[in-house]
Amino acid sequence: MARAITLIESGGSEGEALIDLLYPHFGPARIIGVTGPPGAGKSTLVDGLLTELRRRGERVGVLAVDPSSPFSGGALLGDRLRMARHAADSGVFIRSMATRGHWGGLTLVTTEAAGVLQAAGFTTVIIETVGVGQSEVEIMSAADVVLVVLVPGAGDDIQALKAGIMEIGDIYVVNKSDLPGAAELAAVLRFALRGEGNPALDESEHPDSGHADSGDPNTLPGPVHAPQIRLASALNGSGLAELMVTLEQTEARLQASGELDRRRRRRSATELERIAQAAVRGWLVDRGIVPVDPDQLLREFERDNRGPHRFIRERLEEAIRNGNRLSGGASK
Ligand SMILES: Nc1nc2c(ncn2[C@@H]2O[C@H](COP(=O)(O)OP(=O)(O)OP(=O)(O)O)[C@@H](O)[C@H]2O)c(=O)[nH]1
Ligand SMILES: [Mg+2]
Repeated sequence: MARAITLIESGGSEGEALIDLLYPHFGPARIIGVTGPPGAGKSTLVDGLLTELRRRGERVGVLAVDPSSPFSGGALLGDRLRMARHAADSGVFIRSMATRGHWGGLTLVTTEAAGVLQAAGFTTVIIETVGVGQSEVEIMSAADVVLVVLVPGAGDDIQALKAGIMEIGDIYVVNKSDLPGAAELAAVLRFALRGEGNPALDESEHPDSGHADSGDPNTLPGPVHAPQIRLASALNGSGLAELMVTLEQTEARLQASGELDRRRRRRSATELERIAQAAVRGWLVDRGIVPVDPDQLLREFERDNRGPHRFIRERLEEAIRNGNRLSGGASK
């Protein structure tokens, strides 16, 4: 499996052939996205969720995605350490992912790696990534349901708003709730995300803050897709069982409303778009029309000093004119 994912990561024709071969076996695993600021406790939380999911008999694949690093490993070593107690479990597969040279981008690679895990019989795939920028947030479009992990103090609520992760969460986890300020952050989130209460009030005004709603998902308060807010302490495991219940209720709701289906179809459409773009670019690179290094393309564009559309269109026309002469003559 690790070798299959490496093939897909490196973006060559072997990886593509593998995807096509496995495609009929993709799905129907659930894909859970976990994002949040650096050090919020995402990996520790995933480790705790692994325990809950294994208890339910799920086979779980974890993809720890680092958009900032061109190579996997290194900084992501910490992820494996945090989940070390599951390392010997054959029902758990943990893998770090990075951009490498794939033109389709990390979101496509992540989606395809999740597909490989599904084809291998994993029933749940967890994607962990640091939510600090647009590309990181975008990776969450590979997930069915998104958990945003925040921590009290240090103005994390403001950071999250800036990074755009306030729009993508289905469930907001206030982690490290063993530290001061957790109830306050939960109140701010309830106000910002659900329009409930006033964060300026004392936390005692919100006696239910952070506790899982119980019972039928259809009787939960708030609009259908109002994000849920839960307190947890991944380090000591408190709140994780309740979080698991919230997760299952949220998934059931997304499914019942048709939103899950919409998300998956949107993901497929984006995937096709990316494959088309990557295929055209690969075709141009193979023919020496476009350099493999995007910076080199930029330098040539700057020398050209005309409009970008014209710059690219002329190259395409050149490629089509010379199509026969250049075909097969890869000149990277
Ligand atoms: N006090 C407290 N510390 C926690 C909790 N959860 C995680 N930590 C600690 O926070 C630190 C970061 O935890 P990680 O799980 O690596 O956080 P992360 O979000 O995966 O970090 P990156 O992947 O590097 O962004 C570690 O030292 C954890 O032990 C918690 O609930 N309470
Ligand atoms: Mg981590």
